[in-house]
Amino acid sequence: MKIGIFGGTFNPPHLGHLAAARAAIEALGLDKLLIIPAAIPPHKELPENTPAPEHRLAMAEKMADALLLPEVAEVSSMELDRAGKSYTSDTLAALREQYPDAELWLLMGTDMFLTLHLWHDPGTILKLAGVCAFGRSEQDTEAVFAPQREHLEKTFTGAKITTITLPGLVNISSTRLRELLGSGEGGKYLYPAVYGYILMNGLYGTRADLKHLDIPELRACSYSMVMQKRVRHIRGTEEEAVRLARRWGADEDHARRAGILHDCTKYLTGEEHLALCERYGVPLDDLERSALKLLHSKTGACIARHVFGEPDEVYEAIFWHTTAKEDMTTLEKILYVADYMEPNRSFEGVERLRELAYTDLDKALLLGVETTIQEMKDRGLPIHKSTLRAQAWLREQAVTTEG
Ligand code: DGI
Ligand code: FE
Ligand code: FE
Repeated sequence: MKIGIFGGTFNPPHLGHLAAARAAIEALGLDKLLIIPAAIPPHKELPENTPAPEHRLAMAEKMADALLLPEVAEVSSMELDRAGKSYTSDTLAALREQYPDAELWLLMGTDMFLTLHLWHDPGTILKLAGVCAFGRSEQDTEAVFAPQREHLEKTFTGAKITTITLPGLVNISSTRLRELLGSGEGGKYLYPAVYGYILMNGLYGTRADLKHLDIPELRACSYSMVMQKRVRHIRGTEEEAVRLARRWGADEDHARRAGILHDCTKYLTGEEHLALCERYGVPLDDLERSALKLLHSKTGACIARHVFGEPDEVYEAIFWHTTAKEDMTTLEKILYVADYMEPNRSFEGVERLRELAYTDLDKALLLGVETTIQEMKDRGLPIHKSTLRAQAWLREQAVTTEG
């Protein structure tokens, strides 16, 4: 087994780190990548506005999730859990014990590689692991790496050193990035979910008014709350909802915001859902209490309203996006249908639903509702009363319109 070890302060983890992680997995053929945030880096002081360890850990986890390789990428809190300075030699010794047969590869950027001989106990480091250095900019050519590689190979017999270049890599120093964040910029250097986490927790002096976010910031916040594999669906729903709003004359901005936020609580635990419903006074029936899937639309609506200041229209659309109901507004219908047939969805009959969505919105809605009812029946699950009421209402309407 080949294990890559990616240490650093990750203060914050940015697109450069992400690209390096991706490239290392690919270039070394890693079976596992351990992302290990340092507690106290041996070579420098943590700047004053460094977020608490749990925030750095959470941001590292967002970065790991962004790789979309759950079997490979993993965050370890081993250095944060260990007292004192985070010496790489200690970390490698612990990993060697944990994985006696694995091939360990230590990943690092150019600056770190060029000073490796000055680290604490470089002999142990080079004995326990191979070193993979990645060039952070076009200037990091072989000419820069070679003398240090030769020096290390000569001093530490048996040292394994390899280098990769990441052409066109986002080149930003973390110091500069933190400054930018403090003045309301810098989002473009961050993976959206990490940026959203920073905004929602007010890290690095960001003082974003969550109730008046622009669209990119709203997306970032929503994505920071979910598993990254869901982001494609959320983006698809946003875009489909906007297209449908144009087609059916609904408010495009409301449709967009409802799409962005509709599944933001999808990964909360049952307890968290129940606590939010309690806090915001959402009454629940017995089925809702026991069916987690029915709760995320309600808690998502609460977060949209109370955290992001969304208006009633957006709240209601999110609230009913899973079950539908009778007497729906155009925006409510649009979100329900967009969620069902956005471009990333695939199931038998989705083409018919896509066609109807742009020719007869009510028929599309009824088809969605009846597909869900059938699916619940097939899976032996109880059907929610709102879903049944929506069906009755839409059937009634169809009769009236045709008659
Ligand atoms: O959140 P998404 O996956 O994008 O889609 P969604 O909000 O429509 O949620 C779909 C899930 O909700 C699906 O697993 C079935 C469940 N669901 C929808 N209507 C009912 C239902 N579950 C029960 N028990 N009863 C329903 O009427
Ligand atoms: Fe949903
Ligand atoms: Fe959804």
